[in-house]
Amino acid sequence: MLSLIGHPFSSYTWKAQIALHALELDYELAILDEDHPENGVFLARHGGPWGKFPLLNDDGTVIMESSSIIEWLDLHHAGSTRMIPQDPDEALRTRMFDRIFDNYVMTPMQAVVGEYLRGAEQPDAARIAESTERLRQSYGWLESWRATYAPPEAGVSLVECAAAPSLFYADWVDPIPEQCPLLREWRAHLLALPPVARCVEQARPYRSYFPPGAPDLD
Ligand SMILES: N[C@@H](CCC(=O)N[C@@H](CS)C(=O)NCC(=O)O)C(=O)O
Repeated sequence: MLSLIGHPFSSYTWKAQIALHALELDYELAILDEDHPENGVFLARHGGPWGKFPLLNDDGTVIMESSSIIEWLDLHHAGSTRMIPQDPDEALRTRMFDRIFDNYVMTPMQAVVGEYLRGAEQPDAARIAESTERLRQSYGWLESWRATYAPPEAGVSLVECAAAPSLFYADWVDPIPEQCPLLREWRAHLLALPPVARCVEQARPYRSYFPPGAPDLD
């Protein structure tokens, strides 16, 4: 039995869930909340000292880090659909874009959210401006990249797993500007893909928890 320890509103949990959905795997989402303290105990015991989620528990084998979880699923549970291409050069490029979305979209997006978590009344405006500037640099770069990117035939690869949640929440903290029409269009396309749409719907009841306040979008 596959069990994913995480939360339906968490961007990195989505990243792993999108792969689980795209690979059509049965799994249980072990939600981290006060109603399920055993899941927090599991995270504390198996997730290292960082307290980061998701974790995958595959019949007793625990995998940390969303990208590694997806690699594990691809190695041990993939059918005809693959999250990482088998050609080594293609695989390297797929992993490279996974890193780009995590490091240059997810990280500044989380930094903005983190400022609101740290000081809901008075978030640090300078730090927020620094992170939103990083996001804008990424948006500009990704707009040019998108013109050259050929999405996988199956619709979802590791790239889409990383891109969908990072662009979903990044647009909430700093809207993708009209000067990036390809990126805006791609974000909408990603959210409509069935493996992603399932995450969007499962997360909907939790929107009031979004620290900066969830916009009336999506
Ligand atoms: N590099 C990790 C990042 C995971 C991560 O930042 N998860 C967030 C939830 S989306 C988290 O654990 N937040 C809780 C915390 O930082 O204490 C991965 O890819 O799994």
